[in-house]
Amino acid sequence: MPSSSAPIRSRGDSTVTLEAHVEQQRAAHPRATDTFSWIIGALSICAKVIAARVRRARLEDAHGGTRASEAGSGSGADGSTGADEPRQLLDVMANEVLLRTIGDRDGVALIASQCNEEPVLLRTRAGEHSYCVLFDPLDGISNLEVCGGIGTIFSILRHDGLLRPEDSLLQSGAQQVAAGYVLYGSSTVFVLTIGAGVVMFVLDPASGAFVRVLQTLRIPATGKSYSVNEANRRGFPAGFQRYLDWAQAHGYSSRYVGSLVGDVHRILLKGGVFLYPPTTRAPHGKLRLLYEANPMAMVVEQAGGRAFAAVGEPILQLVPDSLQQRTPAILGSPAEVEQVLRHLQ
Ligand code: P6P
Repeated sequence: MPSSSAPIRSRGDSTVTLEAHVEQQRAAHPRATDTFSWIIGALSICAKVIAARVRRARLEDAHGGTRASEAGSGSGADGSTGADEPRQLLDVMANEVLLRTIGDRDGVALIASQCNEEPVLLRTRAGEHSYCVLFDPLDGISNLEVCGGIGTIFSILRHDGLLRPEDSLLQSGAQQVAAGYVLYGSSTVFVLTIGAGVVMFVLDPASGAFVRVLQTLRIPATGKSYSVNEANRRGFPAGFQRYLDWAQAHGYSSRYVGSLVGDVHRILLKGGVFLYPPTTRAPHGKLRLLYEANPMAMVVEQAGGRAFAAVGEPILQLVPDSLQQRTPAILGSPAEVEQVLRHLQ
């Protein structure tokens, strides 16, 4: 029996698919144009293709790819401990699937992937409804070998044909018309916001459709749990250390899977706060503003949460000055974010 304090969430309808949901929204949201609906449909197709390959990765590895234990090591672009061949192949596969599938539509002017230094400029004509689609193809891929949650994160901006292509991408997160993520976990979850709340879908293997399970996902106002890589603690600014001392003195638990999609999804459903402070190795934070922080901040805020880079600096108000810009992140339940900011003052 759910506790009386459990947040009230409107249940989904097990017959409403992602595509049907977007069509339903079109009547209420004039900006949900044909092309916009098509982009969401394309993301849905990509999610299914990537999910199928992620689930088979270890089998394909066992049937002939490089065994993870023999794989070379090095340092991945994001400072991870080195990608073995199955991970690299999956990264490339996911990136290619997204670039090809999404780029196939007239109204998509620009595509930018965290994996590519430069954006892919597809069409420069400033169609009335043209868009920029940004994504992190497989975030948290180091979790693959241990069957941890990994995800695809996406962000959709209007393409302003009057701007240079890269300037069209360098809009603040508040300008996103949609954002969301796919979590390849114990089930494949598609979480989407088009600026009118957050909706959650789960892939039904029987039908191959993403089915709506939560029509209005609201983050719990509180949650006595924080999510941070405490190994970096000694490099955190003093305010974060004060917060961690306070939280531990007040019975908070710590949950951290090292995959932004996995950690934020848990916080959206159970409450709590995710932190990626500035560290010695990442003095400006580690998360990419355009590909990770902005889309996650839009989802969290649309669910009733808060998302800050620092005191007085909401993530969605940051104006990017480069595609690969990084930012610190404090995001989650409103009361928990406030607790962190209080200690940073
Ligand atoms: P660390 C994955 O590499 C990622 O970008 C996010 O998914 C995740 O939240 C973060 O880095 C983890 O970083 O330094 O704790 O391993």
